[in-house]
Amino acid sequence: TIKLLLRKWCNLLNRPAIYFIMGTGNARKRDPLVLLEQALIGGISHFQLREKGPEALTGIALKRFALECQRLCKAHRVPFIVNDDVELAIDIGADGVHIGQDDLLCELVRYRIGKEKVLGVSVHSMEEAKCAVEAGANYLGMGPVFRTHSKVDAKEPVGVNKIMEVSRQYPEIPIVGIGGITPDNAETVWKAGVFGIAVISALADAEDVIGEVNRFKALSERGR
Ligand code: TZP
Ligand code: MG
Repeated sequence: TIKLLLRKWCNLLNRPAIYFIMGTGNARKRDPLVLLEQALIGGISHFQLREKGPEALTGIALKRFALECQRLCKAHRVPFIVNDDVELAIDIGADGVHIGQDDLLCELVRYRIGKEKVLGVSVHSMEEAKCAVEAGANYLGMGPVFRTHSKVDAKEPVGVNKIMEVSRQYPEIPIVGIGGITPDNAETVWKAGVFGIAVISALADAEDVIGEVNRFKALSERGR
């Protein structure tokens, strides 16, 4: 188990993180599983299933879809994280859970998923960051850095200053920037000292998903 754990953590902490987030509603140009597979072939480092919106899958259909995503991620050795749905994550043995401030308390989620699973938490301030770190978060999501159309209740864009503050305060905790990130503006985010960048639409809406992942990867080398 030590070896397995190490492998998992090496994966999780692999830099630079190109963290793809998607639900069926984000896949407007192609089948969601085709989209995910192309992103994996391109070389994303993390995947989060974030099933939201009026036509979101639920129940058994959601579970089936999640299992398909998990199978693809496993084949590419990419950590598979579930947004919000702690029970689903536990049920299918996902690698981790990502929660926001409106979801369950971090302590509770950490207790439910156990020590070995990854817990990611979205934070917007030093106070929230402190709280999440103390409750056992393994990484923080911060944003929206830029304007985004992919989250209905997104806050105003905050840029990268907060990210820099929090990463100075907590140098050990990986921070992932999110919100409106594209290959054209990613360099600014890398320069803030992030561990990774998380994107939905830049990949979901790309004509050439594999090429776009590679653009992000090339930029990450330059930006840091
Ligand atoms: N949280 C903050 S912004 C955002 C989430 C889930 C949406 C990011 O999507 P996009 O398309 O990369 O701006
Ligand atoms: Mg949430």
